[in-house]
Amino acid sequence: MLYYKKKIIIIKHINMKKFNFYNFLNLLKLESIKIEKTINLIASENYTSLSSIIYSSSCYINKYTEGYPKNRYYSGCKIFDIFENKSIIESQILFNSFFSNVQPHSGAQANASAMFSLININDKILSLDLKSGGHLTHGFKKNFSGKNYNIINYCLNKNNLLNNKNIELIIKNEKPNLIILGYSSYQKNIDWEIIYKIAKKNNCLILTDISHISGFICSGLIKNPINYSDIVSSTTHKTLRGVKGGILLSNKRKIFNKINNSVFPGQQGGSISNNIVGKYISFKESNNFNFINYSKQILLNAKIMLKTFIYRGYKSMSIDTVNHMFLIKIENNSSFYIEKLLEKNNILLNRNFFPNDLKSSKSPSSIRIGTSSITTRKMKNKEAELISNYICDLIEKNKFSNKKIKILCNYFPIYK
Ligand code: DSN
Repeated sequence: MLYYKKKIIIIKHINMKKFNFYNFLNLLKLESIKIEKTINLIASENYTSLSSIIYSSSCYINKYTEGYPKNRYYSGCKIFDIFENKSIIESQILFNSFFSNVQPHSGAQANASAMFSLININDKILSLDLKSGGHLTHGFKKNFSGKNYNIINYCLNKNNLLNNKNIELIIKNEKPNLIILGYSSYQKNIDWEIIYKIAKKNNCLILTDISHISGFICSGLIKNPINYSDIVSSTTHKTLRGVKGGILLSNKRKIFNKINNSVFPGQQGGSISNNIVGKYISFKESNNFNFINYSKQILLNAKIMLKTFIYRGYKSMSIDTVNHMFLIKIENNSSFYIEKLLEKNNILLNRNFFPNDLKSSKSPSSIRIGTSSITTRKMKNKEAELISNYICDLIEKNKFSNKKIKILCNYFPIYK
């Protein structure tokens, strides 16, 4: 029945009159070939590790595991309890936290649950505005966060940096109940400790969303905010190479139960059991020297790519980046057009707001580039420089042979 429904959706989507199982397999094959021949620079994506894929495609795909280990609302969860406990412990080791909830279906669900456990509906949240690198779930007016809470924003200064003095002033004057840190397109480090001190002096709680930088935090390349936050939220599939999903972490004993109750039964019913097993594998895989070296190369690739763009005359929000991503300003063209042009030439990325952007979300002022996926393909310094030059050539000359991209992709298969 489920399959039948999916078939209908796909038929509508691709406008095919006749459709059968073999067409569906062909579509998947086409997509896999396309992915293999494409350079992926989307900063929120990565290629999930093969073992996480295998473990998350297990028999648990069928299993409802509502509740928590030893306290389930369905029978047959005894063995699964071992997996969920292992996943919890492994994430606690990885992020140095006392408490972890591995059930959130996604980063958005994790953030919703975090807010649900820390504050009340209509309470005041202070967050970075979307145009400066904030996230939809940090207070966008059409999102649950913007609809349920009273949102006020802080912005970046004219040098595109966080201004801690300004944040302090807003906190003192506006007395928000919660401040959200952690962003979707910020190239600099955040001083967790200073903001924590300011917030605590003013009875303001802190939610830190490390979705983009979690891999760098568990590799020790970016300072861990766990001791400077009430709750830390993250996705598991960006700089970590896990399956799609979310987690919540905290070192505050008093809010453990609130977090658990907010995830289940507050925001979710049954968790995606198979993904909890997949998360366990990726936490385990992220806890070793190979992963630290991998994170270092992601960073190096981002620095080299950005340096190449700057050498070619492009502007970014700063001349360096401390993580996997950076923005490139598109000045004499539309970012929407550039995104589509690159896609036609087998390069994926997304158009993005530049700090204090005056343009609309349909064609904002920059493109965002991330280096996790190319690094997973084992591309290094030379390839990072090449790709930046290809993109500059394409933007400037408007034509390009995507054969070069295909050759590069052939040398660096995604899963060897
Ligand atoms: N919108 C994506 C990002 O932050 O990049 C994922 O939520």
